[in-house]
Amino acid sequence: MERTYVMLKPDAVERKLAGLIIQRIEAKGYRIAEIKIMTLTKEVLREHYAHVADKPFYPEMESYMMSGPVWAMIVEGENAVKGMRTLIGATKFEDALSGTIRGDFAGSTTRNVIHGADSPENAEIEIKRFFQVC
Ligand code: DGI
Repeated sequence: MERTYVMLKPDAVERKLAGLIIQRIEAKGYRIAEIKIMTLTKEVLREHYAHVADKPFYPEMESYMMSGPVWAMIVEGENAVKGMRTLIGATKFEDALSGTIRGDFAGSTTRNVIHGADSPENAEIEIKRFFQVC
């Protein structure tokens, strides 16, 4: 059993896709262990997205990520980190395959509805960042 950090981004919440996306996560066999609705600050976003903070798309992404609440989740299951990344789909809008969450719902590379941690180490860091638990 592994746990990962998943976050429904503001467009998913705004477009009322949250229930549908959670249903897909549960249908795959994962368990939502924790869930919390929150609005992100510039500070936490800069920490969470430090690896892309110097990219030209960052300012647009920052304002999008602060445009409304997100649903932060701890998702548990077999190989949950890799499995959730597969279910989420590719980062680039044009690469996200149909059948994946991004492939079916993302409006663009920026507005891509969902985040999932990319490694077990980052999952634990992100869980701590957003849930303040160890
Ligand atoms: O882990 P991911 O979210 O799939 O991807 P990432 O950690 O490389 O990038 C974080 C977010 O930054 C991603 O969800 C959307 C945005 N992003 C990444 N690359 C691009 C991008 N946004 C735009 N507009 N263009 C990009 O090339």
